Amino acid sequence: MDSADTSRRRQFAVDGVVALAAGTAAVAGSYAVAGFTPAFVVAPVEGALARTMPGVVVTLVITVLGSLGQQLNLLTAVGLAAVGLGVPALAARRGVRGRAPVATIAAVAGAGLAVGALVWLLTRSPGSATGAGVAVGGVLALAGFVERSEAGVLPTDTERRGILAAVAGTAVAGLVADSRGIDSGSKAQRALPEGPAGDLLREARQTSLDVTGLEPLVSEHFYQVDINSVDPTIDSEEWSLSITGAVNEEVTVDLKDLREMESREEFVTLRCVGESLNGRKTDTAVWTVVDVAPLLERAGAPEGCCVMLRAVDGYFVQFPRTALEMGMLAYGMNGRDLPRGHGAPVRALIPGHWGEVNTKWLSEIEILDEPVDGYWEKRGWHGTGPVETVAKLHVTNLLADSRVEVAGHAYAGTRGVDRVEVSTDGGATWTEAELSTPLPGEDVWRQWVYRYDPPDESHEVVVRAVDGTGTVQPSEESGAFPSGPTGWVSKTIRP
Ligand SMILES: Nc1nc2c(c(=O)[nH]1)N[C@H]1C(S)=C(S)[C@@H](COP(=O)(O)O)O[C@H]1N2
Ligand SMILES: [Mo]
Repeated sequence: MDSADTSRRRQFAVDGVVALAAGTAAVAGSYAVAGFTPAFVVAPVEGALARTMPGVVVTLVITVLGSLGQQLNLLTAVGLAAVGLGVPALAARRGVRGRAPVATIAAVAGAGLAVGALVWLLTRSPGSATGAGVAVGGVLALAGFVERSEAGVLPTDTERRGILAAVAGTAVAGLVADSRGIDSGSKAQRALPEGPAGDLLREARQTSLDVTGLEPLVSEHFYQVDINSVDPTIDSEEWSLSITGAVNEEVTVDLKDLREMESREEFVTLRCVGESLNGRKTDTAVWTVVDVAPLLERAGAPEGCCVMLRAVDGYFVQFPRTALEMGMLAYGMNGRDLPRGHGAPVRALIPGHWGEVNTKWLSEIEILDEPVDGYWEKRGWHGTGPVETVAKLHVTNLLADSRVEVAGHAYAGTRGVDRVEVSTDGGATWTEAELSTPLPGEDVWRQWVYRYDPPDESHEVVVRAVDGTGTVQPSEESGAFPSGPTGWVSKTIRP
């Protein structure tokens, strides 16, 4: 191999590295301006990835990897975006090799503009596009500057000033992003809000069983499940909800209209069909709600078997219309505005049904004459119906008097939890556990606790709930896919 060949290869490698650095900088620049919002260039890439992934893969990712799967998807999207946005930078470097400096400057600017245009096409956010474009230009200029100084060519004053300006600009953008990164958070705040929501939160706090390590009746950290890693940011002033399809008259309401309707505070528990049997994706909050029924009446939908709920993030879910007639629209959570992660400004709450029908960022209710598949049903799930009954075992404490304390939550949707039974001998004999006083509401979980003198040998604790209709939680075991986990939670306790 002659030396010209070697140096050409080396040059190509250097160009590749610089282009990738530029692409990565573009992603960073977009993030610096947009933060973790839909304007971040990775958001649409990740969304497209999630949407095009075959159902089996999605299911595998959910059931095996859990939220790690979503993080991997996000990481892949970051990689794809960095490579994709590096392409114009590569073209710029290859295109002007050996040309006059003015051509180089034009190429740097061109690459920045091209990347900006790409990001704008993906996000429609001028800020995000500018952040990405400037970052690419900055990296290319910096690379050129370093190469020239290595070759002994000193930079002019103009160049030096340009680079300084780019660095300063990026730093400022980074600071802006940082200040935006503070999330609205879904944690029930320590200081209780005033008013009816505060009263209910206080009641939940007082009713919660005093068991070390047991999550209170109103969740401190409410789980979150989304089809995209990046949640939509909706201007609540711009938001509206339309009732369409098989109606006499289309009805559109905005947040102001909803706030003028008769509202109430309501405890509602949500449970994801994709969680494991003893999983952590069941939680409870106090929601500020209005009923859906008056809106449906206004639209007049005499026929229509079913409804399709659609959301701003591209989510859609279909289920029987009778379930929606019992449904609510929530714009508050634990005495505050509904947080972005839980569907701001408005989400649906459908009592007793699996989490997936509780559409966040709700934008449309379409009345259908015939059922069609929703987002998850297209991917093989059957999660639009009522929840399965479950008693979970999350806490095992050894008490000072050497008894064992086991505790958890039980949930049976609108059937309610009548009792929880515990066995300490692998299911041979059963005793009733103590339950928390029921909170007001049609669709709320309860806590249970049971204390006993443990035998000297290792033994199996099994727990099962009995719902309000007297039906015992089914013992047959099944995984989450396709219609939710079933079976009895059990745990081996060693002395
Ligand atoms: N628009 C929209 N609504 C959605 C989802 C979603 O991805 N997008 N996820 C659903 C699923 S699968 C569940 S379990 C619940 C979770 O609600 P949470 O994130 O507030 O806990 O929201 C449902 N509503
Ligand atoms: Mo879910």
